[in-house]
Amino acid sequence: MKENENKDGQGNMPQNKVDENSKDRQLDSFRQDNTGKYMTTDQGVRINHTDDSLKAGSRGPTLMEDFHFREKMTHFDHESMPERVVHARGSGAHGYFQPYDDSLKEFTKAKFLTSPGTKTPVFVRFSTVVGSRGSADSVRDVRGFATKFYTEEGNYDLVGNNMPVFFIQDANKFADLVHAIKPMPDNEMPQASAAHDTFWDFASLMPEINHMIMWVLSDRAIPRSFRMMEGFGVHTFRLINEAGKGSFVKFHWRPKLGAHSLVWDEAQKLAGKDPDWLRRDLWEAIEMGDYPEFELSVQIVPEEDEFKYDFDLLDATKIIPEELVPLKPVGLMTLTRNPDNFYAETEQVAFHPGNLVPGIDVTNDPLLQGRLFSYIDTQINRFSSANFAELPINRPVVPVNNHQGAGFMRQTIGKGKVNYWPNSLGGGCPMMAPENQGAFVHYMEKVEGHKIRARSQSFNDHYSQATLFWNSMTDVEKQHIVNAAHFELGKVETKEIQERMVGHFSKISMDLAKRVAEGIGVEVPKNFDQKSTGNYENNEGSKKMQQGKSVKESPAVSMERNKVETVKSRKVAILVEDGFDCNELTQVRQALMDAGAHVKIVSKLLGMRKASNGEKVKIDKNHVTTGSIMYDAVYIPDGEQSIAALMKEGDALHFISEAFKHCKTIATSGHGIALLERAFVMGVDFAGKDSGEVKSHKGIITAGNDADADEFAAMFLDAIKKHRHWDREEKSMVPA
Ligand code: HDE
Repeated sequence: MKENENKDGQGNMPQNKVDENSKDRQLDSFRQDNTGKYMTTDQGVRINHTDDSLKAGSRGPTLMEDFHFREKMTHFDHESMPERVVHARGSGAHGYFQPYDDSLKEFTKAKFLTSPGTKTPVFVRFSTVVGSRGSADSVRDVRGFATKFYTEEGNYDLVGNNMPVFFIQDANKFADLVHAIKPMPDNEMPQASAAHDTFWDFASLMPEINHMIMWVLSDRAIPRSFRMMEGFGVHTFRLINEAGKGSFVKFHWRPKLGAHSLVWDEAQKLAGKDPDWLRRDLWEAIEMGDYPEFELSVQIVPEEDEFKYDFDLLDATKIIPEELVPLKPVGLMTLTRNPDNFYAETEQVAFHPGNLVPGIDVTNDPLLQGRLFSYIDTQINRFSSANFAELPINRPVVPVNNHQGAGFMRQTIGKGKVNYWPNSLGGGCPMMAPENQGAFVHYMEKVEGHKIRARSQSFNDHYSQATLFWNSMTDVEKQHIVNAAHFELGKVETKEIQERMVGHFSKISMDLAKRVAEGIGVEVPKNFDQKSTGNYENNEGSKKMQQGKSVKESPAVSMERNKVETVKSRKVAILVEDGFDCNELTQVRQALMDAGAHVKIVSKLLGMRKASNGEKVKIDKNHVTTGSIMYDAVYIPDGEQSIAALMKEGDALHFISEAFKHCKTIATSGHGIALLERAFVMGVDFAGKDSGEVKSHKGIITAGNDADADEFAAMFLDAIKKHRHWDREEKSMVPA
C-alpha cells in the first residue's frame, strides 16, 4: 500500500488503525541497536580508536584538532537535563488500556473509554514526590501514578497519585508546600523525607492539610510495589457525552494484585540495602511476564447533584466516599513492556493534566486550574524548548498538523511557505475541524463572578474527612498511623510545632491525639484552634452543601479491609545449608511456583549446596547480597545437618527473626522448628510439633516428621496470601 492511501487527505490516519502496537511501531523508527555496527562520530564518520586522545607525541599535550575527543567530551558534559522539581525519581513502563464495554458512552464521547475493541497504547510513570532522582524508592511519600494514553484522538494524560486527596486546596500554595517538604534550604537535609521541622511547621499552620496528613502517615505511603498500589485522578474532572451533556467524574485505578504495603522498619532498611526496590520489582515483574494490571473505575456525579454532598466536589482535599457514589469499572490497563532506554523514555516523558481529548474536560478545582499552567512551564524548563512534544515518547500516534515548531531541537521539516493561519497560499490548511470530525470543544460552563482572591466557604471543613479516614481504619492501621506520627514528629525539634500538630489530631480524634502525644512527650493542647490561612467567602453553593449528605465511615479507604489474597508474583526465600531435605524442598518449591510465586534459594555462600540424599541445588543469593526484607515469605526445609548449620549462622537467624518481626509467613518442618525458637519466633503455638501434624498459627507453618507435604504446601500458600500476620504481639520483643 502506498503511504497516501492510508490517509484521509488531511494527513490523518484512519481512526481504526490505531492499536497497542502503533506506538511501538512509531518508536521502532527511533530505536537503535549497535550490534554489528562500526562506531561513528555524531556526523557518521567511522572511528578507528577511541581509547586515547590525539596528542603531540605520546607524552605530549592533547591537540585541539581532535574532533572526536571534543565531540565526545562536549556531549558528556551536557548529558543531563534538570530533574523534575517534584517527582524526580520515577520508573516507567509501556502497555495498553482496553475498555470492558461501551457503557460509558452515556457519559463520554471519548473513544478510548468506550470502544471495547480498541487497545490504546499507554506509558505509565510511577514516582516518589520529594526525593531527588537518585533517592531511595521505599521512603514514606506519596507516589505519582501518571498515565499517558496515546489515543486515536490525541494524547490524554491522567496525572494522578496513589492517594485520592492532596495537601492543599489552591495552586498558589504549591511552591510553599514543596519548599517546606523538600530538604531544608540551609543544609539540604533530610533527603526524601517529610520528617523535619519545616514541613511540620507548614503543616501545623495549615489545617487544610489534615486529611492528606492522615493518608501520608498511613501505610499507603510505603507501598510494597508499584504493582500493588491504587491510583487516583484526585481532582473532580468532567465527562461530556455526544449530546454535550456533562457529568462530574473521579478516576480510580485498582491493582489486580490488591493494595499492599511494606512495614516501616522494612522500608527504612530497603532504602539502604536496595534503594531501587520498587523500580526493580516493576522491571523484574514485567521481564518475567507478570504483567501488572490495573482496573480503571469512575465515580460519576450528575451535574444536578453538584451541591448534594457536605463537601465541595471542587475541593481536592476531599474524597467522594464510595459508600455515597460507588465505583463503576471501565476497563483494564496492562503493563507489558519495559522501556528500552530510561533517559529517552522515562526521563523525557512529559505529562500534563491539560492533555485532554474530546469527552473529558476539567473543572474549576483551583488546584487543577493551577496545574494546567504549571506542567507546560516546567517542561520548558526541563527541555529548554517548547518542542518536547516531538520527542518519540511524547509524540501522539496521530498526525500533528499546525504552524508551531520553530525553536530549539525542532525535528519535523515543515514544507512550503505557509506557517500562519488564516492563509490562502496554503489552501487554508491545516483546516479547522468541525466537532463531528473529532475536534475538542471546551465544555460550555457558564461562569460569572467578581475578581476575588478567596476560596469558597464550602472548602472550609478541614477535619471531617480526616476523622472519616481515621474511623475507617482497622486497629492495626490506626496503630501504624500512630507509629508513623511518632517517627515523623519525633524528628521535629521544635516543641511548639509538635504541640500544634497534636492539637490538630485532637480535633480529628482524641484517641489519635493522646496516642501521638504520649509517644513524642508532649501534652494534648486544650481548646486548640488553629485558624485556616484561607480567605473564605460564603456563597449559595456553600449554604446548600452544609445540608449535604455524608458518611461517618468509609471502609473502602482501608487497605486491610479490602485485601486481595493471592500468591501470584510473591517472593519466597528458601534458606539452606548442606544436608537439607531435597525431596521436601523440591515439592514445596514446585507448589509455590505453580501458584505463581518466585522462589530464591539463599545460603551463606554462593555455588552449589548438597542435600542429604546427595543431590545438589544451585544457590541464587548469599546473605551478603540479600535479606528477608526482599521477600514476602521464608521457608526452611528440614534436614538435620542443614538446620544445625543454620543454628550457628547469625545471618540466617537474623533473616528469620526479621521476617517474623515484619509479620511475614514462615514455614519449616522437623528440626527447623527448633531453629525458629532460636530465632526469637515467639508467641506461636508449636504444640504437636513432634507429631505428623501440620500446624498454622499466626502465619507460622510447621510440620512434624511424616506430615503430609501437600497439606504443608497448601497451608503455606494460604498464609502467604494473607500478606502479613499482624496478630503477633511478641514481635516487638524481637531484636532484629
Ligand atoms: Fe504535580 N507536578 N503539581 N501533582 N505531579 C509535577 O511536572 C504541580 C499535583 C503529579 O511522572 C511537575 O513534569 C502543581 C497533584 C505527578 O512525570 C510540576 C500542583 C497531583 C507528577 C507539577 C501539583 C500531581 C507531577 C514536576 C498543585 C495528583 C509526575 C515535573 C497545583 C493528582 C509526572 C513535571 C511524571 C509532576 C506541578 C499537584 C501529580 C512542577 C503546581 C494534585 C504524578 O509541573
